[in-house]
Amino acid sequence: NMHLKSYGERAKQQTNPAAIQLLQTMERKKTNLCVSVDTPKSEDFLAIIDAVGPYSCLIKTHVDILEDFDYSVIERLEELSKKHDFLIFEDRKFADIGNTVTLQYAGGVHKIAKWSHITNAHPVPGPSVVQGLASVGLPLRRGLLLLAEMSTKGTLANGAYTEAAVQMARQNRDFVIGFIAQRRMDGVGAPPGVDSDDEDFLIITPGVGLEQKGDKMGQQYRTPQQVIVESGCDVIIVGRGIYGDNPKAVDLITSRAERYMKEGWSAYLDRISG
Ligand code: 5BU
Repeated sequence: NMHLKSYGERAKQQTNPAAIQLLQTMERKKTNLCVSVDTPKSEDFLAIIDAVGPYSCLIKTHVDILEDFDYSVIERLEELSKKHDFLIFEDRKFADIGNTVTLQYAGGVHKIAKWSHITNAHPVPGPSVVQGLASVGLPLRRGLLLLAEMSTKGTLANGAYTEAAVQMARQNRDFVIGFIAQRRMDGVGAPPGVDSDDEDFLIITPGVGLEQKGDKMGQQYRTPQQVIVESGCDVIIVGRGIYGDNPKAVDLITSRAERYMKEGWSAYLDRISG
């Protein structure tokens, strides 16, 4: 069972360069924490990333939130990624026809494919969304996560939809490295002949918080223990649980990141020890 193996062992079985790099980074830094940095000012955005970078394997962005965006923010972000040894995940949630997502991924103001090791897509358009993104991302050694489930109350991404998302990933294993989901997906909706022990999808999981159960807009939180041990997910995504409501409180943000890193890693050690 893949979820009982170490991140380092799993890195050896992956083929996609972004998946390998992420798993190796997790093993090397001993962290499965991804910090989600959703603040409108690029100065705060970069200061938070500089503070949490040492504790993170991955930094998740929504660059379209930045009200003062210009491309120099990306150059600074890339410097921080090298300084602190983390990967970048732009949570873009592509969801259009192949031709359109190709243009959105490669170009526009943000040029996501140039700098984001990992991005994600809704499976709702069908396999063409993956084909379009792969045509841009594969030559750049990028990886894609499909949204198989969401953390929100009332999500429509469940049942047959989730199974179809996993099937879509199976058919594009060179580029699709795993899922945004709330549980392990190895073997989900698998046709006969697929050995779920051979599948090793990375599960990156939002909706993680230690203090709150949710927010006022349908977000639902679980603890690192529930996510990593009980549900077999690989990476915890934490946003407001770390930067709270004050993006300037850098010392507090640093200590919270350290706390989530420790909680996530000890949950992982519990899991792989069976
Ligand atoms: P929070 O502050 O920890 O609630 O932020 C969660 C982040 O993860 C935020 O950027 C969301 O856009 C993102 N997210 C999510 O919360 N739930 C989902 O199912 C997906 C993404 Br997909």
